[in-house]
Amino acid sequence: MGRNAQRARRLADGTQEARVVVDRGYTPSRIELDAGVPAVLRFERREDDPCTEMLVSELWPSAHRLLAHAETPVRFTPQRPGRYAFTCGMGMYSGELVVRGGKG
Ligand SMILES: [Cu+2]
Repeated sequence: MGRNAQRARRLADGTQEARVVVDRGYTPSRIELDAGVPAVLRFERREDDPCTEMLVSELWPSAHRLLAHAETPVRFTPQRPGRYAFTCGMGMYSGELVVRGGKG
């Protein structure tokens, strides 16, 4: 993992969770998740630039709207190992979800 990568932590209920700061980009920009485990990514958007209002990824069925100066949880269960990009609505900023196999 690079400096700007983070492995999701496991909560007591088994959910895997990571926080991502949204401020002219995503920090961390790479998050490691385990396949088959419910996940919540908490996007803390510290700006109101329209660029980062929408969040898209092939891992979830529709775009998410991130509230300005607030935290928006994105819940999903990654099913298949692989690398999946997430981006702002226009694709200017991006990050990567790395889904690993096994039960973690
Ligand atoms: Cu954008």
